[in-house]
Amino acid sequence: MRGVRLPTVTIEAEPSALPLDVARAALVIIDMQRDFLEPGGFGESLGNDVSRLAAAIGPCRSLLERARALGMLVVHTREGHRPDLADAPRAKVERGDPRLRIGAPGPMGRILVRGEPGHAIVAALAPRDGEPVVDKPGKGAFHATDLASILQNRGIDTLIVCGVTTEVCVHTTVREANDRGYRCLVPGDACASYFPEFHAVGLAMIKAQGGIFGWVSDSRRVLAALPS
Ligand code: TIU
Repeated sequence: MRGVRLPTVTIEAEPSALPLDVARAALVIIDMQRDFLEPGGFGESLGNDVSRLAAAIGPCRSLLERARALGMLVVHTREGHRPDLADAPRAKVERGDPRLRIGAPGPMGRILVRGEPGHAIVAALAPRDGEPVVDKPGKGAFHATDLASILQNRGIDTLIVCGVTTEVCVHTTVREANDRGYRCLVPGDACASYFPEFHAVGLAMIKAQGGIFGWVSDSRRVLAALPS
């Protein structure tokens, strides 16, 4: 599809169908890192059953493959901190069991620290050359990152936001993006949470009140609408 003029399509979603100019849309995959999805990382250190997040990998991969085929901008994000933790607020670090805190050694290296094995994106969704990887110290992907510049320089107006976790980093990013004027479409099955009830209510909050934060759909309906 590269070099071919990309169309505007209509994606079935709630609370309403969303027209999407494919050339001005980006796929933003939030924090699909081993630290959240695999045992021994940050997610498990917080007391979570990390196996709950695996369901999002397949739908994320389907969206990623189509976005790549279309030449859409793909942005990957990773939550994590500098090895010296200089960018980690004390209020974030000093929570929970000190043996399991950010920066503590674990089976996948130091917890939530850049460059450690646990910080990497899972193999099925590994970034390719040319796909921006945004390292973020917070939950939202705009806070203290260059994501806004990356999107602006490509003329992006609509984000398809997926990844983990629904009510934490996906939600925070969607809220940040919504306030910056982006239309955000969230394919619910390409997101996951450690808490099924938070996943459900997180998606419900996005599309409530006429789409107060954005639109909710699923990977099947997004893929059906995009050129194949
Ligand atoms: N704990 C939790 O659900 N999530 C995070 O801490 N970060 C992200 O969502 N990436």
